[in-house]
Amino acid sequence: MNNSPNPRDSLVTKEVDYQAAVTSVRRAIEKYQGCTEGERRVLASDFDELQQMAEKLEAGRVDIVVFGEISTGKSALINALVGDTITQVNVQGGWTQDVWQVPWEGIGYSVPGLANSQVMLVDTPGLNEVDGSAHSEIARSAAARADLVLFVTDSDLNDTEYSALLELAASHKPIILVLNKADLYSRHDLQQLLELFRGRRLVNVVDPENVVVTQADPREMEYVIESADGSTRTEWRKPQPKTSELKERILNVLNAEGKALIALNAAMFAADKGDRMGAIRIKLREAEASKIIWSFAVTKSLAVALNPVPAVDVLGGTAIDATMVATLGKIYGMNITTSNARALVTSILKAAGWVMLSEAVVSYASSVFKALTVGVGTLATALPQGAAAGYGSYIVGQAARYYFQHGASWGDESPKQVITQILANTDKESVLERLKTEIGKKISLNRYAGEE
Ligand SMILES: Nc1nc2c(ncn2[C@@H]2O[C@H](COP(=O)(O)OP(=O)(O)OP(=O)(O)O)[C@@H](O)[C@H]2O)c(=O)[nH]1
Ligand SMILES: [Mg+2]
Repeated sequence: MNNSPNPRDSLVTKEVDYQAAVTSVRRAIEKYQGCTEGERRVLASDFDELQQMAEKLEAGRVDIVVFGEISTGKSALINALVGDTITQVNVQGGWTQDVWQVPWEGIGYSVPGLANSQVMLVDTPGLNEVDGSAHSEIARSAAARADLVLFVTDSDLNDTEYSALLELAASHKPIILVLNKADLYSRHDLQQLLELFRGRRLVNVVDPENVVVTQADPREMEYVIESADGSTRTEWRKPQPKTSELKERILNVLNAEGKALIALNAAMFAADKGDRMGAIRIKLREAEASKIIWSFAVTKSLAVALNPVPAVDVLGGTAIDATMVATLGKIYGMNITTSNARALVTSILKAAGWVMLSEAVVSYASSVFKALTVGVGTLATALPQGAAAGYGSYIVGQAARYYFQHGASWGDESPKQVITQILANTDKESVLERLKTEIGKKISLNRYAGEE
């Protein structure tokens, strides 16, 4: 019986992975489209990146990002791989300032099933520029989007390089470690460096097979040229670049894993963006919900403080609370009807029996008082009474927020437990003080208006 893996199986698996990646990117895009306008504004650049990832997947583009310390020969390596002087190389460190890319026509790889797919070589700024943390950052974010990273070094790894490698490995980036400028080393030194890179220090970080040597832009050498007549002369010439070991390694990795690499990368990217969108959305929603709760609490305070009719105090108050609850529902993506909003308010108020009781009793008593003593009693009673009503709305709002946060449910808690928790976590005095300040401002404004 033949137990060796059937290559068709792995092709099928890759196809499944690929489709799964397409789906997860599409889902992340849908998640974005389901956001409110305000959320979409904050998430615009994430969305752009997601769309670029979707396009990249569709085209089957493979991004090979060349990454490493300044002046290790990253740009020179791209020139050598492409076989042309595409980009400037310079002895001066920090030469490449931005991320840019070039199609690698000559590689001879295309993603199975996508004949027009393209391999891109992406150049990045060097890592440890003196004042270049912003440049390092764009390099890191390009590497984070790579399907395959060529990590270029020209010596033993320093701390910056080592930690950058660990970071990439931790995010499961496939890495080829390129020891460039081989022409500057003796055979013995080169061997020593290779043993180091393939040794214990980089176990589980770089596969020993993925450590290769190159010379992208070797220094000029003095050649001795012998003529036919036996005379010799010397000439300074640049040796040919040597990148064939690297090219072969890249092709091996791509042929074995290409499609799966793109799929894995896209799926992880989408998951990451999805998490980020989720987190930002929660933050924005929380801020929006707090604003809404507060503004309704103030409205309720004012309505109660300024309205001398007790029935309207209570009924009007419930209407305000119901509108607040419906508005909160919308923030959490739930459209609830007015009658459902009312029902929710009632159940919250019931659970917090004292809120309703104190509000109704205080409201009734002082509304009568207000009606009897218009002008004299207004400010004295309006302040505490309005603030108490506003405080009630504030608590209702917090409870409703909890309910929506938990997908329109009380989760494992009873409404009573939730409200008890909310009450314990609320600084009642400071809420009342803030509300009284708001009422005070409004009432004094009205009073001046009346005097004119
Ligand atoms: N001797 C030798 N020098 C090289 C080799 N590859 C690149 N260099 C030199 O190293 C210097 C830096 O090369 P670049 O390609 O600009 O390096 P880089 O990593 O792109 O540098 P930044 O963009 O500044 O981060 C240049 O002077 C190159 O000529 C090599 O294989 N051997
Ligand atoms: Mg460069």
